[in-house]
Amino acid sequence: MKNKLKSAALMLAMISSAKAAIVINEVDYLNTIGNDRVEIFNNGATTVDISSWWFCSRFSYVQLSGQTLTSGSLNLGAGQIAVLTLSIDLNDVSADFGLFNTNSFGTASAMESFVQWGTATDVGRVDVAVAKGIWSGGPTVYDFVATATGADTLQYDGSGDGVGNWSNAASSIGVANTVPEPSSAAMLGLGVMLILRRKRS
Ligand SMILES: [Ca+2]
Ligand SMILES: [Ca+2]
Repeated sequence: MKNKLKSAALMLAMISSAKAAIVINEVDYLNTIGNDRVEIFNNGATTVDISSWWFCSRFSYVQLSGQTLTSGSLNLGAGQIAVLTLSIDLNDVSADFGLFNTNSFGTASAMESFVQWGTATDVGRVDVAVAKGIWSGGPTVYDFVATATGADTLQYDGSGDGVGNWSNAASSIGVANTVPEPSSAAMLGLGVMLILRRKRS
């Protein structure tokens, strides 16, 4: 029982633990070059200047300040969203996509947020995301989200790290995502269940 209580406490701690402040929030990649869009969200409590930060996808690199700001500000306030239209084409079938605070793309500390779609293989920087502990898999097979279809975009559920926090859903570019948080909900349910069992015994 002690171990179960410890597990429940650990899970609850994980749910409430602080996550990366600046996250990739939505990726609208089913477009031709010059038309793919990315939503960045400040999940933290303070304004962060992300203008010198970088995107990396399939070993193509662009600095955020060099992209077209469609809405919001790159001096991104807490709780705010910025939308950028990219000069590079994000692959419509499979790619990695990372946000970095410097151009040290092979370094875990430089990576802020990451997602991969359409392939289980390492086509870019997924190994860095795994080293940072924000993505799972390796050394040859990695997590990925299924390729989006129709007008859907790839969207983050707002908390947590890893593939379980991403879904393909109808575009919400420029506004808050509404995709559910299955992972956190399941973990919270399990934690509560264990506490209730403890109380009964
Ligand atoms: Ca594309
Ligand atoms: Ca959105």
